[in-house]
Amino acid sequence: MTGRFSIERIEARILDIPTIRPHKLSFGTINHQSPVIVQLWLADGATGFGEAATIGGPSWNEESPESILHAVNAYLAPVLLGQDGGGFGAALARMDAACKGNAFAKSAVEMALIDAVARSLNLPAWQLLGGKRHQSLPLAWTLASGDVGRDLEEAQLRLEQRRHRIFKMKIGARTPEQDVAHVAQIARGLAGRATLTVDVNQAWDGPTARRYLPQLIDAGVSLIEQPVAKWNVEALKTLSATLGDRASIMADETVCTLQDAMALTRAQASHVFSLKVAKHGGLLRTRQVAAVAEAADIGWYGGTMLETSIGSAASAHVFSTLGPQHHGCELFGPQLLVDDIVTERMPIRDFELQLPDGPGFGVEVDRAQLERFDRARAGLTPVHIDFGQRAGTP
Ligand code: MUC
Ligand code: MG
Repeated sequence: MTGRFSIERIEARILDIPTIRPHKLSFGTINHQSPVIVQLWLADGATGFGEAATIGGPSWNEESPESILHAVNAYLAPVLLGQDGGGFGAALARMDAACKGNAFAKSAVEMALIDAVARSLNLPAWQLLGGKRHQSLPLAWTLASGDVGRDLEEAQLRLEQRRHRIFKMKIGARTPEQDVAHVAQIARGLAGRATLTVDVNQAWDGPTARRYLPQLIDAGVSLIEQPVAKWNVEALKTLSATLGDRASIMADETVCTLQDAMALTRAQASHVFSLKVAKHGGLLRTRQVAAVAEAADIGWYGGTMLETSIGSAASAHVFSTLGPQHHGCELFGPQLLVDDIVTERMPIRDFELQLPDGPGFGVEVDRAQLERFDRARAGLTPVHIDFGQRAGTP
């Protein structure tokens, strides 16, 4: 293939970017993010960037920065070189034929491809993804310092700045009683001024969730994300049926593939899907999962894997094309990092993230920043996560 969109070159690298503070989740604490950045060149000289970020190496799911880098270099790039970059579906099929799973790795490559083709056409990516229906989306912030005082300070500041009024609390690392007390204190401090959600990141079993979720709802929580293990669809179903008139149950780790979306839909096991470009395997597949949700009267939420502004802008572009039944988004990853790799971040105004309308994903990569954080250049040793003392581990 020698056409204008012929794929000429694909390069990937791991960055290590510290976070502004420790970020505590049920499965450990992170102090930096290690996104994989993919750059792709077309024959006409256009270039695009994609990103896949994991949380705590392979702690959130099976993929890690190192596995993503390897999959891109060894299996995905070789089957795309010389192919027509304008055929996004065919490119995905070639990647699937060469490599099972590895959704995060595929998403980073597909993202770079869509950015490159959109830039070559001088169009915003949303125009290649079905057209935008939202110019902005309500933007949540995650309170995960582990300290009530610090969480409340963060929330107050963001309310004053008119940046965020949806706050997600990461729970599940401590005892359920401690978590309920923590959430209740924050809820009292923010009463009437914010929407509160929690993400348990799979930490509870069914009986624990059935016992403690009503207490979180009494405290003021209205959206509950992944309270039980990803396989525990039965518990999700029971929780959705029993708590549905008081709060919404949101699937995150349980809903990755299109088939997961169908299974959850058939089981009537959640009210909302957290959509994430990485876990679905790209922007096009995110739209497919969203279509299943829409058909089943399930809402969507614009999720994050704490990406830099590249992955966050790409996510904003696909989310902008989806329907009206949403709970906002949490594309705050760039703000959690000490610095970014684009020249200008997406603006946040009146509690909403504004969609960047320039060519591609509408953000410009700062090459010096890529060099600055490049793991190979800095010679850094990866230390992904502090597991701390956890129940059930020696
Ligand atoms: C997750 O499971 O949703 C999103 C926000 C955050 O703080 O962690 C992520 C992962
Ligand atoms: Mg989650």
